[in-house]
Amino acid sequence: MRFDVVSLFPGVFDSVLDYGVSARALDRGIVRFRTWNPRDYSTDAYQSIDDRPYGGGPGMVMLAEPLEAALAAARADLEREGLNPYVIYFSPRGGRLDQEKVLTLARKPALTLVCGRYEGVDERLLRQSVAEEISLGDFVLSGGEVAALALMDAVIRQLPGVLGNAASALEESFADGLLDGPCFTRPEVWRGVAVPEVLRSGDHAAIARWRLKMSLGTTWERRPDLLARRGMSSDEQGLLDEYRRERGLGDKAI
Ligand code: 9WO
Repeated sequence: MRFDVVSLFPGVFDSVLDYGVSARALDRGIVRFRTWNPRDYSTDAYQSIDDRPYGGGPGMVMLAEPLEAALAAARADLEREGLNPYVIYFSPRGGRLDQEKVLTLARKPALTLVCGRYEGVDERLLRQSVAEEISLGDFVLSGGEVAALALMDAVIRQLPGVLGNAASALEESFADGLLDGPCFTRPEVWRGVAVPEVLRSGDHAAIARWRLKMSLGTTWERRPDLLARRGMSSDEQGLLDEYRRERGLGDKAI
């Protein structure tokens, strides 16, 4: 899979992609990555990439022209490999990113991520060149770069051959629409709190059931919206009832 990022601050990406799962995916050639700096494609003597907003107001707006030229350069480079990129812009105006969207994007051969700075990007560039606006949530960042990194991390770990079998993406939280329950490591007792007995029992079936029960319970407590969307089998309903009884929360309906 190929990522192209249009950003005024390409250095931001090195720091994160140099580590962990992303670094391994790049090393193995599963992921390829290039940045395109609109500054390198500005056409005036001052290398301008922004200008004052029509209608007045504070701050500056990114010019359409250098962004279009940077996008065209990325497109031309991709064209030579027969790739046609899906172009994304990051903004709180976009549709919320979730795991379903991540899996959809992971099937695309090339993603081009446009990162805004300052007060934003000339709307005409967005309408002309962007296929989709994506939001990470209802908050404001100083630029799209951190959002682009989050999306890349989430997509890369879904690509075949990136995670080992041990850490299969299919086994993770969200793969089955539930949150993860708690996890524990040594020591067996820490600050007077013991690790749940079942996890030290060696009974793998009992451990799997306990983990499912805790996942259901955690999702019910923290994200009832996820549980309502997903639904439960009667077996799972029974496990959740057990969780509620243990917590003294009764049999309140979702
Ligand atoms: C900022 C903004 C704030 C309120 C309503 C709409 C908005 N759009 C933008 C915007 O597009 N900002 C540009 C990108 C330029 C300034 C930095 N940018 C940005 C992206 N800030 N925050 C995001 C972002 C992206 C994804 N998920 C959450 C926030």
